[in-house]
Amino acid sequence: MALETELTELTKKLYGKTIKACSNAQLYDAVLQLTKDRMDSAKLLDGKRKVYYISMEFLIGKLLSNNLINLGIYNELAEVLKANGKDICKIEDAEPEPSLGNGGLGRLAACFLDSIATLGLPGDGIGLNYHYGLFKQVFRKKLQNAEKNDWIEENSWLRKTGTTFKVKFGCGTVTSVLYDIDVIGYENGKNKLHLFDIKTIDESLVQKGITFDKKAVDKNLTLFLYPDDSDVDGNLLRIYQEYFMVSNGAQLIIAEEKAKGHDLHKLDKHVAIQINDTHPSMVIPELIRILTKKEGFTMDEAIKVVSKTCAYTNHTILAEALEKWPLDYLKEVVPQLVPIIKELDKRIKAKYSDPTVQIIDKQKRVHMAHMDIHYGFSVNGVAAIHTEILKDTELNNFYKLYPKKFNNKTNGITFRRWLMACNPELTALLDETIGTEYKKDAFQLEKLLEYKDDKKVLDRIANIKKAKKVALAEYLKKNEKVDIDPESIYDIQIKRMHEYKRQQMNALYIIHKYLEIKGGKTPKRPITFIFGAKAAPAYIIAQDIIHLILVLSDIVNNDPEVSKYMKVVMVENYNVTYAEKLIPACDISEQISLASKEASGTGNMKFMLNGAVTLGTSDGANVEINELVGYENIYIFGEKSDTVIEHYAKADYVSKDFYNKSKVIKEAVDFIVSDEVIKKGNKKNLTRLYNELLNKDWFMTLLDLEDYIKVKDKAFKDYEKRTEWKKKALVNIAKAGFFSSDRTIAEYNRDIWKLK
Ligand code: 26V
Repeated sequence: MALETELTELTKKLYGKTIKACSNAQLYDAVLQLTKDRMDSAKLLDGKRKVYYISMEFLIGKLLSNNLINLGIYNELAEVLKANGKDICKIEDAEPEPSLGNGGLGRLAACFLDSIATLGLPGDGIGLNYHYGLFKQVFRKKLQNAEKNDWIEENSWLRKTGTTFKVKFGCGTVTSVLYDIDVIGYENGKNKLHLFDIKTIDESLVQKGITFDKKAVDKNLTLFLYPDDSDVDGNLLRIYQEYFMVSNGAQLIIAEEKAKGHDLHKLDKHVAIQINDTHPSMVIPELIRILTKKEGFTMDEAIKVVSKTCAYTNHTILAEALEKWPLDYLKEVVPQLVPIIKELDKRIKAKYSDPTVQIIDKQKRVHMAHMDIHYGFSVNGVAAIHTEILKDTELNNFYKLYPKKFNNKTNGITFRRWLMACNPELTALLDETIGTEYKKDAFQLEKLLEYKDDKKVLDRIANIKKAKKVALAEYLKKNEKVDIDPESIYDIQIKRMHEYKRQQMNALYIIHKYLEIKGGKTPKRPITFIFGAKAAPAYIIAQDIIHLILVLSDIVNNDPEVSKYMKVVMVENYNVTYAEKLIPACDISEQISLASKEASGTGNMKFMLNGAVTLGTSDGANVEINELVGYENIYIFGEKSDTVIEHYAKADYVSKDFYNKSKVIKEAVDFIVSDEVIKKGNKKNLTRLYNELLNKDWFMTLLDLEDYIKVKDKAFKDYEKRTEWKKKALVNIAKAGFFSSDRTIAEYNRDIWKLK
């Protein structure tokens, strides 16, 4: 049926109205229905072997435009709506955004599902259906407050499946309910994202903000993602969530295998399980438990087949983020897994005497990553440098045991969302110049290099950037009540708030620039510094950095002398929808983590694809971006990872030395606790941050600050050589093909999953 007729019939049936007479919210519901109907008739992908991607996070973002693009009906529907006086963008606005992830790890999982289906591979996601997801960020008195994000509406992408399982905990048994979200590939078939929920969930448990009774597990289990784990109850709840997810996942996988008539002894021939960071690691002992207790396997048989089925991805080298659960916690939450974990540990202890590779350490903590490495068949890092650091340093003792298990899979992003959906103007220009093949084969983007000296194309890229900057200015005016100048340079840092990502270094640069302007040294062109970030509620210093940025924003933007030359904006509740507006408008992409600490980064890839130039350290995927675009199209600064690793090993970094040595550093750091700042902010937060920088600075901000200032100033200066800058933008776009998640998934399939 023609799309217009279909939609007309739907609106008539649902509301007794024509398309024209419907509100945007009504049209959203109707289009949602229409899209789901279309996806119903799409082919379910299948094959000899299927991958299950288990993850605590799937940061899927709004789904409407992405699904319409993948179904190939976005433009047609936009036309139909336009002909009826409606704007598809307004209809997209009506969709609530789920926040089922923190950042990169969760967004990667969402990109991967898109690419798995796009490549026609059978592969489902397994996760949790958090009712309020990650918190909604609200600024009050220049501090972050957390509120619940109520995203589930009566009509949504979730489909009730009728599947339920029992999950047993130490304190009793709970019943799950399974919701599915269809994942449609780009011009291809579909897979599923399975999101498990708890039947007895009680939303009324949530008190002020995001506080709730952490002990009432049968009611709270799927309320929030990453509940505050700064206390014992929070930690226990996290283990409850993890086990709930993997037990349901394991039961689902086994049920599907049985339904297909497969022999569970050959599980590895039909199934690959990708463990996304250590959060789903308990799937290993849980599968072994089910196979031995319910399916008549011997322990040896179960361990053997599970070890050939499970593969582990490491997403961080930060020690505090590598899970080590006290055995006592596991005894309380999942007593039935403890004998199995002990057995797995016993076998390792019998084989290897090295204490650093044991699963259960002397303090009776269970190292989840160690279990994954011993009892999984593949271990991968997420960018070349990250995998090398794992092999050479962090996991070196494991690498020596199992060199063949280690492999690298540099992250990627789906071009459907991060180009076609968020930047249709650039997509149209690419279609016109290099054809449309790049949508299926991203390496074709390189054809754009032929236009490097074509003034018309360069100008068009620049004009698209300008239009996106104007659109962002309008959006920020409406949402943040701030005026920014589209003629200014947009310098953007958007990512979780964390000391290793060093938003504080960017803030120190802003202070430096402010002081320069106050001293009469004004920049050639105004600069707009934009931040977006949420801080974990229990992460005190991260909250303090947000506070500092909000205070700086107040000082700078309200100073008539300075605000002509610079503005500072920290957007509230940064999320996927915000990213889709910020990224296409960006000139300079801030990727300034302490070298060795950012496993990959994926924002860096999104910015590059949209023609921003990276200002970054030699860390994560920045290194590969640098190799692809060459030094003339990126701004690299700071110490390299080996130097940083050496500083940690020798414990010889003293931030105060850098402070005492450099006037510029001293001035910037001191400004944090100056009267001017304290007057506008909170003395306690600011002093704490100041002391942290001066006396600890664990992520070595001051180590790189001078070089950062130098290289950033150079980038701003170079921006004035307009033609050259436009070429930099073009080269970045042209070289972004490598970072398509289609490439990443093809590699996972080739080296790990071997599905087809
Ligand atoms: C988790 C936590 C949880 C407790 C508080 C501190 C903390 C710090 C870091 C993490 C990291 C969790 C893993 C993660 O999100 N890794 C990100 O994965 C992305 C996809 O591979 C990658 O691009 C990012 O570099 C990496 O940080």
